[in-house]
Amino acid sequence: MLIIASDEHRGHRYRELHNGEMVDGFERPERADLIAAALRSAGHHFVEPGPVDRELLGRVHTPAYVELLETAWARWVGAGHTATAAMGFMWPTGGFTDREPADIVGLLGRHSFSADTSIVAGTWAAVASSAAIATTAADRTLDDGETAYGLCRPPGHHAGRDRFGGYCLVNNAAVAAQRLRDRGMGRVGVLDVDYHHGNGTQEIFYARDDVVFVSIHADPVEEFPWFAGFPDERGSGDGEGANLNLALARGTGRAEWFAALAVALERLRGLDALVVSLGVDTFEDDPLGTFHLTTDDFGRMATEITGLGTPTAIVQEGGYESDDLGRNVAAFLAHI
Ligand code: Q9C
Ligand code: ZN
Repeated sequence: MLIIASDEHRGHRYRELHNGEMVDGFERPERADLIAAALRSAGHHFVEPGPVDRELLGRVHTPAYVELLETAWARWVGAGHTATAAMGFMWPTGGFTDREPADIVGLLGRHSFSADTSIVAGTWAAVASSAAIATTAADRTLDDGETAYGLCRPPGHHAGRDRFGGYCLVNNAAVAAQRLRDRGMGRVGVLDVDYHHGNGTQEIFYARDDVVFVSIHADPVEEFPWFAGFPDERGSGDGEGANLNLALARGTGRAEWFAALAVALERLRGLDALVVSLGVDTFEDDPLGTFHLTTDDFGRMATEITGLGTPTAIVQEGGYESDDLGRNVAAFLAHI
């Protein structure tokens, strides 16, 4: 098991508006450091990612969106703002236009969807390295014929084609899947086991049949991201039937979760390559989740996914600071 990781994420730290109150962000640098420490103790081999592939990012997202992420902090400071974090304050919801504002404050609203994600001085370096980690994980999975794990931070699965939110700015899983397609894998699956629906990955591939997206998550009628992730979202046009949402009630336990995994794996059988969006916020003690999976369950999850026999790249999504965060990721990787 090869681990792709970098320290470039450390400069991405901000306070978060959580249910109306400013708190230290749940998605904080300590998360990646805890995971890395656990994987080092388990004896895994670490490598650095290659350089970020801007052209690839500009196809998964829009080139203008990628450029906005890269320049947002300088534009924010240049406009005279003194707050240590840049974010949107108004979003173009129903009835508004999608026009592009000329000012950075308006642009950040146009290109985000939630109040939980900010851009600080170190954000672009972190985001670029996270996407490079996902790309290298896809490359190494093909080159080595062995599963590679990308310790991506920030996570990516909520980031849509031209919008950030849910702690995600560039969609690392989509980048990995597109890389696998570009390298000749005809049909690629993305299995998203994070507690939250991967609305960004769904959006990016929604009208395509070459990337099948399957997500197991808390029912959005009672959980973030609220407005996507329902079972009747099945894809559009060529992508009709290539999107599968398995929504589970808050408080779901092992039996129901693994029954959903069996359905997910049936849909993904026989593809040429797979990306796993590995969120471990399904853990029983996760501060943001309500499911009841245990550390051992992450090992079982990996065993069942491996049973597909499909070349697989893994990218880290959610899973929030707890005494068990590193051990949960290590338990999964021990069974790959
Ligand atoms: N109370 C991932 O797990 N944050 N993102 C809003 C408001 C939503 C989770 C919190 C959680 C996003 C990658
Ligand atoms: Zn999550």
